[in-house]
Amino acid sequence: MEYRTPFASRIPEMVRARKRTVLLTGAGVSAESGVPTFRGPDGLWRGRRPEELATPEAFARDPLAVWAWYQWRRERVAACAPNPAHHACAWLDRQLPEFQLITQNVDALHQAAGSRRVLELHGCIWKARCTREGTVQEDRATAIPESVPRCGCGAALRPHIVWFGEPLDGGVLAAATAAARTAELMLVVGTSAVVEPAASLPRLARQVGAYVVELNPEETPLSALCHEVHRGPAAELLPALLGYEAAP
Ligand code: BV8
Repeated sequence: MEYRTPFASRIPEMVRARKRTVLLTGAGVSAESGVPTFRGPDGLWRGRRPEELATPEAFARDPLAVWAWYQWRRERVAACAPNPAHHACAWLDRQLPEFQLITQNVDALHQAAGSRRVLELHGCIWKARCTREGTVQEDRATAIPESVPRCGCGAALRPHIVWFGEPLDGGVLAAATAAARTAELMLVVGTSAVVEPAASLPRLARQVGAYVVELNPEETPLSALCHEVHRGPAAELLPALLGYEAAP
């Protein structure tokens, strides 16, 4: 029996039963915080699509333009606060002994809401990495740089972000895959499910028998494999489905 209704959800009973739960989130979970989604109408920057800028080729060609784009995004993210969907994820993290949040987002709003068990598949906008040593450092600068930021060793720094055509961090991907393989409940929140390998995680969970639920205002390539599909904004749906109410 496949549910497709927000009313007969099995989520509350499965959370009460403390089922092994995995959440996969995408840009839609941060939409109500004011962070532009990747492929939405506001996803453009100076008329250029993210896919053109979030690549090693773009950085090699014009590192300063890529840094300017990230600083512009950092400035926007810095003005955003976690929304009820982020807080509901953090609440779930506190409720369940076996829980894993896997996010495609780089805005660190899940951590800002208090989530502790977070796997950042695509890196973090608040970190920079040395292009020579590979060392990663916190980097909260938002001013558009005059020149390419440099590491102490003199080499260029790059955003600690996984760009298109780059492999994900092996350890992070292994942990995310292991979580999907052992999931009993998987919630897929606010992702267009087009980017791999993230989009394959819910398929993997479904293959091993997990109960898969999608929360998204729009249909996605994953919708057909979900047991439940809830059409609406995550900031409204997720707290309601989890029975989570923010403290006044
Ligand atoms: C890899 C960091 C292999 C950047 C991102 C050719 C060559 C190489 C690889 C490929 C190739 N062709 C295809 C690939 C694979 C490629 C890929 O998947 N491409 C896609 C576009 C087809 N993947 C890769 O390149 C990955 N690496 O494959 O490496 C490899 C192996 C070994 C050696 C070498 C190579 C790397 C992918 C990572 C790319 N980086 N981000 C940055 O942020 O600056 S991905 C980017 O897309 C973001 O991270 C974003 O999170 C992610 C997914 O997008 P979504 O989060 O889903 O956001 P989107 O805007 O699309 O959708 C928002 C959704 O929210 C919508 O559904 C909307 O309806 C919904 N929504 C809106 N409002 C709300 C809401 N939902 C709920 N509530 C709301 N209020």
